[in-house]
Amino acid sequence: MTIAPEAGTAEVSLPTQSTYQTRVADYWNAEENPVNLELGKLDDLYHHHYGIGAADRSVLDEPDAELRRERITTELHRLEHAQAEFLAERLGPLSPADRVFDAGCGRGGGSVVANLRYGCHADGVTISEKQAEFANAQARKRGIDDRVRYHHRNMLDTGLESGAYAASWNNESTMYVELDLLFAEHARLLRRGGRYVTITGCYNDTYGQASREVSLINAHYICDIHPRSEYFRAMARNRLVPVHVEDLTEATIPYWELRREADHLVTGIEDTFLNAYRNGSFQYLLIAADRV
Ligand code: GPP
Ligand code: MG
Repeated sequence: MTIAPEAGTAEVSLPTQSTYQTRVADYWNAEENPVNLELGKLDDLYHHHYGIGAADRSVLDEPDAELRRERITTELHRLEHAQAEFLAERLGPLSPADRVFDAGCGRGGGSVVANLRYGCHADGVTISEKQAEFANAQARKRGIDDRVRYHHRNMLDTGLESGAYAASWNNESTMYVELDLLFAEHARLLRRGGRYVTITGCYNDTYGQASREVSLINAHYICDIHPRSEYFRAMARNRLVPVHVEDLTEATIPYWELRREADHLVTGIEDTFLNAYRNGSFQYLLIAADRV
């Protein structure tokens, strides 16, 4: 069977990293958004995800301009930290002897949160060499580098030990990969009865195809947001059985409403997120699943 036109083109061998993956790595190797670095600096917890919960909007009324910026930054960080704790809480119970896997770990905040909560060992994986170096430097600074390690690897093919992990997660990183390949890797790494958790933005397929806003978010981050239904299909195919699903859309809106007012931190994507959530085409979801 011929599956490609006979154009006389030479056959090329498959690269170890696709063009898409290289573009994603380039983005994160170059990324220095104040909304991530200024928030992270506050307590050396560098998150690459959004926030949840009621926002204290009184920070906007602060008359002193410098203090106003500081108070907004601190409030946004509090909301992002609340999101990280919300996810970490659903990984447990875990003991210090347990190992956890952080897929798409960014600058490492999530693994530190899990280690602080449970004392567990953590392996984080990111396709960005810069992020892995940054995160390892943070772990050394905290003196937890014997237990928390970050690797410059592909989350679909980590090379980590099969069945060695009690829990694993993706915090807003599933939109960079094919879900079947991702969940196959989580199922391989998790022991039977292990817990998988994701917090993700997905498009609402009750609404139909991805909306313009979803497409704009994809273009902004170079990602490919999946439909909600695909999560459950791909989990079912890969021994992951949902135990808890929570729609966090309402809970994340105050974060975006505050972030859009933060002139010193905005990246330009804020109104698109608010429109996507409000028009119903996009949802912010937590899914927790057991590895059977
Ligand atoms: C936030 O990272 C998350 C992503 C880039 C993945 C896309 C997430 C969706 C829910 C669609 P970040 O904290 O680095 O982003 P920002 O720089 O905008 O704060
Ligand atoms: Mg951010």
